[in-house]
Amino acid sequence: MSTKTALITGATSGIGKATAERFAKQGIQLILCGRRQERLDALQLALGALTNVSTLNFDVSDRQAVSTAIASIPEAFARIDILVNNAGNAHGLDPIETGSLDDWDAMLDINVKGLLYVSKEIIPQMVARNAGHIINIGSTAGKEVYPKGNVYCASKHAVDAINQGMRIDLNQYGIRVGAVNPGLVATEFSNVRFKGDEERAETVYQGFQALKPEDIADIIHFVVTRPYHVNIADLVVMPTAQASSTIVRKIMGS
Ligand code: NDP
Ligand code: 8X3
Repeated sequence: MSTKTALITGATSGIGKATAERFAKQGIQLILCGRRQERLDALQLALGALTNVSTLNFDVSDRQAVSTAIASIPEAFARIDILVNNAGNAHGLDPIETGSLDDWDAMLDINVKGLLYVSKEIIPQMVARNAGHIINIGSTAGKEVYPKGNVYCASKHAVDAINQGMRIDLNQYGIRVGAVNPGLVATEFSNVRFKGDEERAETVYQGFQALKPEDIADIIHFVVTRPYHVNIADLVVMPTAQASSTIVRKIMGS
């Protein structure tokens, strides 16, 4: 079997990083993307012992930067079999009446438009080959709306719609498209949401066993290793302690 190549956005942290590590163990060739160069370098060094690794430093919300970065992919990595659209974050947790326009711009520009910009660059080669697999990382926030989640939830509802739209439009080319929608995963997500307030970020995952990024990486690996006729179209995964965005069984002091 020939080696597959995966491009993972948001590979410098959390779910994307764990997915990169998981794929590397299986010998999948990697194009790892993010904005923090030192983390990309460290990953290339660590995972380079297991598989071929190329890195790209760009902001997914910068249309020109996306196009320039994808055009610079070395020939040996140019055929992309798997695209993991993972880069994204929540910015802020405020009621709609006091929310920040900068936070709203960031979430819509990164989580929605960034995902589209990257996909727009990769889809043509998949169409030309009648092959490929796109995994969109959505969220339970794309399935329901929670208090103060407003625009982040809107961005993930958009990912849900884009996932469905991609699957419909790319069906004629035999391209697999599916979403993995996690609930609470302990990553740097809340540090970003709360703008570096680590104490506040930590409280999000206290009193229960949150998902680990490796749990999601396991699932993404399962998704990409199904036989070709099997497409995991839309998967929701929560910690056992979580029943919905607002119902989490917390045992404080644990
Ligand atoms: P992390 O903050 O740990 O990772 C986010 C990743 O996205 C980083 O690698 C970051 O890299 C990258 N990123 C953020 N903004 C940009 C940008 N403008 N351009 C390029 N890359 C960017 O969070 P998670 O791993 O938790 O989040 C990954 C995905 O999972 C997101 O789409 C998130 O919405 C989703 N998700 C997370 C859940 C959770 O509870 N943690 C639950 C459900 C979904 P860098 O800063 O180097 O650019
Ligand atoms: C991340 C999960 O509940 O913090 O998408 O929005 S949540």
